[in-house]
Amino acid sequence: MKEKLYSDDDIRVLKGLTAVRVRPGMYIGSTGTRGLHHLVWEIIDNSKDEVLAGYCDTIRVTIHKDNSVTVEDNGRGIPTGINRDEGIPTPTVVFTVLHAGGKFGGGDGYKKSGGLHGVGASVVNALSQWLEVQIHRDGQAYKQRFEYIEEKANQEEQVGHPVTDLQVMGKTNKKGTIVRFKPDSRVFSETNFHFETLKERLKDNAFLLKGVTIHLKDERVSPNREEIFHFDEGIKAFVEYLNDGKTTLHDIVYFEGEKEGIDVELAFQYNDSSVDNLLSYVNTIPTIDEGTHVSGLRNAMTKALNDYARKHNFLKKNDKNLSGNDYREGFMAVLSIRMDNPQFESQTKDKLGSEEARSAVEGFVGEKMVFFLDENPEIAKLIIDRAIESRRIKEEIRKATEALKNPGKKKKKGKKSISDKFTPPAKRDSERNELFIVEGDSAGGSAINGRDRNFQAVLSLRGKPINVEKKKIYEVIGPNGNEEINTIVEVIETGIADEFDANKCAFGKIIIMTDADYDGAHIQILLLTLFYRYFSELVRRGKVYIAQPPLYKVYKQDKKKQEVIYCWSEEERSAAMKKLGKQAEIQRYKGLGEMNAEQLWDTTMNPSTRRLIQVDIEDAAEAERIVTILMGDKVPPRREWIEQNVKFVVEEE
Ligand code: 1YM
Repeated sequence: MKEKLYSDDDIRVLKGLTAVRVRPGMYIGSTGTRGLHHLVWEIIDNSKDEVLAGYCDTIRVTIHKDNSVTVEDNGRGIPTGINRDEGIPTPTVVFTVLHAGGKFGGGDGYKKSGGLHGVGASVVNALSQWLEVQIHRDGQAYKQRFEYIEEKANQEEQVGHPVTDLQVMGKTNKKGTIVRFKPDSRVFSETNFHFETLKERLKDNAFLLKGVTIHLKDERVSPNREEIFHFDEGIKAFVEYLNDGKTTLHDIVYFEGEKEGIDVELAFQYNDSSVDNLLSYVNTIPTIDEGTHVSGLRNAMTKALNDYARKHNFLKKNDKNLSGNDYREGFMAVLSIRMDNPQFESQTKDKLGSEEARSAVEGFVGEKMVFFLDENPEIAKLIIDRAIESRRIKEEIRKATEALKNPGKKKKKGKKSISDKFTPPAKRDSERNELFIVEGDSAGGSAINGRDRNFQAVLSLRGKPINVEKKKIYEVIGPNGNEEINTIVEVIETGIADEFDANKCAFGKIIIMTDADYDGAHIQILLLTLFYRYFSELVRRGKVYIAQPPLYKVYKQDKKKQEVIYCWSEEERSAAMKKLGKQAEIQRYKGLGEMNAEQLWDTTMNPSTRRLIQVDIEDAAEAERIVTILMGDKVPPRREWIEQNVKFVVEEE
């Protein structure tokens, strides 16, 4: 799929870079860690486009000692001629003009490209202290450098200013583009790149770009850390990786082909868990909210399986057809399609809206599935039996949740009500209200007394919730389910499984509040697993948080008053000790139970002083793996993860 070479004139000019500097959030989402990494994704997008266009097979990413990053590809190299509109070289336009990019040229060169072709490059430059580009193209090497210049009088010229022309460096036999940039610490609250974050994302990209080699190097550590990703099996290897540690029920099924001008690639493999996990991509962009391609896939699978089930008498004459949902249990799949000009429903590109993707995927998968099922009767039987069982269980759950919906009736029968665990807020306000899920009775007591009763609710857990990862859904909720979890479902009011509706959630924030010790971390993980598995939409909407109680109280008692500073880290502790001087004393909090109601409010519940961690599932594939590692049968990786990722109070001798 070679496309015509893009000309230097096809680029349109829209706006200056200052706007990006003024409102970085609008362009990269945030100025925290996430936004910082976004800069790398923007540059890599250009290399990925070059891969999709068929000109590039290697991408290298290097994190340097000074936390600058280099991205290098072996594509055609950015065109180096003079741009018609601007009268300056194209690379200068690409890095200094906002929205300069092929996409805005309206040419016909846009096939199956991932991003907006070059659009992000100027944003990255705008938010960098400096940026250097090297281009190897048509046997010539070129170079240009840009800087943020403080002392320019004219604001427009401060940002991403070209400090050299596009210089010709001489002959080369290489080809490609090399971009190195240093994010500006005046913009970002955090300028340290995380190796793991880059690694996971690049690995996902390598799965999706079959046969492409992606290198990642970290020069900040000695010896340098290096990873190389290359998957000849593409998304088939992706599914294998996602199912790693799970019990799978059959070999991976893999279809690849083209229909109606759209390239479709699907790999799936059922496992013995009760969850459905489908990752979908369009031109390697993750479509977190799915869209037309996914509904095409589900329609095709359901229809092919139901037809087969009828034909082979798994479904009898009077049986209703199995629904798409019935086929979801244990379904692990990656769907990756490539198409021209995909249309997304939301600004954030999270949901595909293109109708032609539905029909192409539905048609393609439908044909392949019919054939596949006929060829593989054992797998067909296994999937259909599973779906029939899943339907039966869901029917049980429906009856069980019916019963849960009428707690009043239960109370009359003398069953324990939830009210002794749950203390609701004074008013209903599903936006403002907060639910604290608290570990232990004594902490629960402090939380109830310390809270602002107008909008804060407390749910006290007695003992650990069960590990939902290892349970069938009817062991989780309903009459034979887990009491703690039934209570949570009842309190948040969303329903569960097929009945789940995120819009019904009674709270704006759900805050998990546990001790900062191993047990607390374990409870946190059990609850996060529950939310990830059964209420993932709440996580996605950013409603789930982890409370951060302080680790220390540093205080000084005068005759009249006590001066107090709460501390969340060792650094804060030393600073507080310095500030309060010699007489300062330290109390280390081992658990929430040690704080009285007032202290708990001051440190952990009061919205204006507390610190919360918002739980987010940025990378669905990564979340899936973490949950599997943490909750699966293998204990060593779980311990390792907790030790690496959860901060505990350090025991003092
Ligand atoms: C490390 C970052 O930017 N690679 C890259 C960018 C471009 C091209 C090739 C390219 C695109 C086209 C034609 C085309 C870009 N070109 C432009 C623009 N790597 C990196 N590799 N020839 C080369 O789009 O048709 C923007 S990005 F607009 F100048 F064509």
